[in-house]
Amino acid sequence: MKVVIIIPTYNEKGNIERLIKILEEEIFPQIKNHDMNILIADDSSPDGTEQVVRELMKKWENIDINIGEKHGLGAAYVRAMTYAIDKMDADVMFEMDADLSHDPQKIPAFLEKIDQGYDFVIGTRYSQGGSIPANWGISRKMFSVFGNLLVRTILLKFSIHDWTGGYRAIKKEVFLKEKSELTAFRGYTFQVSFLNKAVRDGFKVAEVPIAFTDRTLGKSKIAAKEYIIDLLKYVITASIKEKLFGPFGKFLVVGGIGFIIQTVLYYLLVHNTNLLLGIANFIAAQFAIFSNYNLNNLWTFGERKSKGIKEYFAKMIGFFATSELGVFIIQSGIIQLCQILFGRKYAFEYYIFATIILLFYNFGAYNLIIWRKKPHK
Ligand SMILES: Nc1nc2c(ncn2[C@@H]2O[C@H](COP(=O)(O)OP(=O)(O)OP(=O)(O)O)[C@@H](O)[C@H]2O)c(=O)[nH]1
Ligand SMILES: [Mg+2]
Repeated sequence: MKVVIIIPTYNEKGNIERLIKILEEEIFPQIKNHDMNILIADDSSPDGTEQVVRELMKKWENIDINIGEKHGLGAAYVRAMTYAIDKMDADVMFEMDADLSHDPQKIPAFLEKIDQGYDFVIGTRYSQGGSIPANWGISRKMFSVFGNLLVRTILLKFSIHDWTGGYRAIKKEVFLKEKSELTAFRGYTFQVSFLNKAVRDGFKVAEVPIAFTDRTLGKSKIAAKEYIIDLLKYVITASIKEKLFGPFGKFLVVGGIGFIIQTVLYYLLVHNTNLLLGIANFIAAQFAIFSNYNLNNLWTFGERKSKGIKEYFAKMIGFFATSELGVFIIQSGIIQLCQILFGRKYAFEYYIFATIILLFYNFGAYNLIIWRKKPHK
């Protein structure tokens, strides 16, 4: 595959020279099964980064440079990734800092994950042996660790440990799919939003542990305060959007419609027949389950909709089977028990009480499944 290591630079004259030499002389010769290239994404650095790179381009032919105006890290990456795909024919693109904070020796480990079929490989400082610099002060360490924990918590995506890092290998398909949504994130928030969208769209994510080291040359470009505010804004709005308008929100609407159907039928049965309350509830529930199944099938999981009549019925049986357990044992069971204990008079109150208990049960079962989801390794 054609691999392009994209290195964004803003006043990184000294670092970029060192990094390019290490890549060309030590790393690329180790990699036999890929065509390795470098693309420098420079934002017209006033320190002469461009001239240094142009000088090195005379010695190595697999280096290119893409110059633009300074609009932030995300803007530089979107511009350079577009260039890497259109002009360099890249299949895989790396994100890598110029300041040698990202150990180039890890490149083969990233490529191994790509070869295994992963689409988005991230360097992680927070799991499986990754690390942040030991010499960082306690406040910087806390900031780094808790910042990531906060992102994971707000997004409710715990299987990925490092959201903010900038050492990654990404297949071109991922960028092409997400590009139109990424142009809004010009600064460092680009990293979190890109990964979040890739996860949303089901791309396969893998982590490679990295030991992040401090820059020794040049100045940090990160504006910490602005970054934190942008980042929080993004994760909170993204999370709310995903929860409300994503499958979970639809799930709630579908459940609400099912609840109305069941309530109306239960009411009619209780007032017009002499059925045991537990049985009346059980009958009413069947119609709600039928409605839930069909609405979920058509709408919530529309993309994965059952194909063909056979699959439709097979899935419906499975859906009924899982729903009956809660409906029959918990909901109808409680209602019937109440009738035995207190009589038929408060049929509606029993129903509401039993439904609340059922919701807790469903929520617990649902969460257990989510929490048990294995991280992508
Ligand atoms: N082209 C371009 N590159 C940028 C911009 N901002 C940062 N960079 C580059 O992005 C990489 C990461 O920036 P750093 O300043 O090292 O950020 P950091 O690693 O979070 O901060 P430090 O730990 O202080 O180094 C470096 O290679 C920078 O030169 C930008 O606006 N445009
Ligand atoms: Mg840095």
